[in-house]
Amino acid sequence: MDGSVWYAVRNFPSMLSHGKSRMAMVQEFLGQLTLQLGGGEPTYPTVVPEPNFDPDKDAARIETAIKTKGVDEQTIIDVLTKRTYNQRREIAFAFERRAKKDMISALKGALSGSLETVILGLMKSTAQYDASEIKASIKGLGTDEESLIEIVCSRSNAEFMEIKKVYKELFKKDLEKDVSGDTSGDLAKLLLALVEARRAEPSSVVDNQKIDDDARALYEAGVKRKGTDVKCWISIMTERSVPHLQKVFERYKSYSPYDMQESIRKEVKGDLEKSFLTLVQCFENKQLYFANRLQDAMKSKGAKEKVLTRIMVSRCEVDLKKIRQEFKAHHGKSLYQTIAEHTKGDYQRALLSLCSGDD
Ligand SMILES: [Ca+2]
Repeated sequence: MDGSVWYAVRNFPSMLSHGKSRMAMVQEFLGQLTLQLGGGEPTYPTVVPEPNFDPDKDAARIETAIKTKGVDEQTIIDVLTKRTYNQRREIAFAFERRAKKDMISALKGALSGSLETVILGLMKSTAQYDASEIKASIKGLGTDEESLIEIVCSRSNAEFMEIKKVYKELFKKDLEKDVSGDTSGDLAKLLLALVEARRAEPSSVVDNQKIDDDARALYEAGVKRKGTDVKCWISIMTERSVPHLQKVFERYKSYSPYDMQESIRKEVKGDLEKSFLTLVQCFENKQLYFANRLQDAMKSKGAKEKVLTRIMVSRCEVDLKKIRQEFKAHHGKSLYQTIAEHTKGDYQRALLSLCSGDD
């Protein structure tokens, strides 16, 4: 048995003392299990477990903050942006025991606007949040392609496995069907192939022949010929491992006068172009991609709050610390300073707390 699984099993009986329903305990146990098993990639979180964590004390602080006349938003921010998702869930359980009501509903009633969006986002796991954001981007008439592309083209196999499971639980529908049903043509084919999580896992063996074959195939399917064989691009870019593709794009330059990103811009247009570019940028440096998205969201007066909120909430327990480093390295100013200049009020305080430090 894997060490982390053993840890979870060993600690299962300790959950009994929290007085939860059997179902809630089993769900929590399974949640921890997948969390620990799914951790293939290293993480660089800005939100880390509070070492002196006391869920009952936190729940009491939240209850008082909600009851305070005019609502004490600062306390809600201080507590919930400085705890991990697992700790926030513990707080929600403790809150429900003492207040005899659901903490998320109570927060909904007490908060409003952008702060409410951030705090309710934090009450979801990363996979639940991604699933909800995908759902929101495709529901109703029309599609928010920009959001859909950002999420679908940047998540890993392991992340997709979790998102698909959670999507089915939350919405009783298949993510694959919803994503391909709401888009069309080559874009639908590309997004579907990504959601299906067909990508090979990284191998310790470097296959130089295959690197060369793929580089030439990408060139022959695009820049070399009239029109573009999009099917070929989709299969290579959705089925090969990320380290393999990084070498393919290096090799690609020996065939094509344009690098892969320039080739994409020449060959395809619109949402398909955006999707391929997002993919290639994420293969090369995913945290730089998010840093650039954040910079774009805050380049003019005010901020594109939707993008800003989504990246801060969805990456704070994944790789926000590294995104911060890339942001500072490429944009001169720190992410912290940039958020401070482009947002205000409680929303700003919540985001700065998630950012958790200047660079
Ligand atoms: Ca062409």
